[in-house]
Amino acid sequence: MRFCPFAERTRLVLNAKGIRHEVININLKNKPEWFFEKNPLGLVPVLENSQGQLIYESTITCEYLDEAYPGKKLLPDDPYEKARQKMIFELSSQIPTLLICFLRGQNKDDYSGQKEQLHKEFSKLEEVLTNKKTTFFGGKNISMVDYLIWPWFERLEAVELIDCVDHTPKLKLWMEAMRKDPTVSALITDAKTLRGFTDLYLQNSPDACDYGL
Ligand SMILES: N[C@@H](CCC(=O)N[C@@H](CS)C(=O)NCC(=O)O)C(=O)O
Repeated sequence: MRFCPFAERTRLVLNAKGIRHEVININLKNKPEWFFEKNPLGLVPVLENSQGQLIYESTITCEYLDEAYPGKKLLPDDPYEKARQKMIFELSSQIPTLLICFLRGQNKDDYSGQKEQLHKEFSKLEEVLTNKKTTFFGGKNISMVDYLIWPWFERLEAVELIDCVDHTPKLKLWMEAMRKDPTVSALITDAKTLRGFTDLYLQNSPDACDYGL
């Protein structure tokens, strides 16, 4: 689905590694029956390789691609460094739920409380960048953890929460550096389009996934 942040992770890794692929988008508000044979959970993304093997869950698809295909390695070989990347990723794990709550307008009466929670989550990532003294979460070059986290930050402007990085300057610089990465910039969707899609999606419109086509 063109606007799915989880599917975007997989597309980022496919592109960063230069893996030839075809993207098949489905309408999540009207899923085709065949899709459940690919993933019983009915969630995108799903990968199907040339042998017909199926892989789902975005983080699993990304790690699979990194291991199964040649090209630039996005996860470190060193087991400890790999574990560190995964621990940093875990530090970001509350962000999707918080953003989805904002989108759905849940707890509207506690808007500032929710923003406060998001600040707290961002501060954890700020601390990582401060301690590491590098632009990216894995080091001086972009790597897997950056691609996994990015889609949520790309959506901050669309959900009018971009000011939440004002108090985390290193995270803000990371966002700027991410936008300059050729893989990231090739897949960026502008905030207006994301908002247009989101409005329709939240209304359960069958046209949401085709927004802008
Ligand atoms: N944990 C899954 C989450 C994927 C997910 O939630 N995808 C959404 C689209 S953004 C989806 O397929 N939703 C369909 C549905 O909820 O029926 C992953 O990381 O791949």
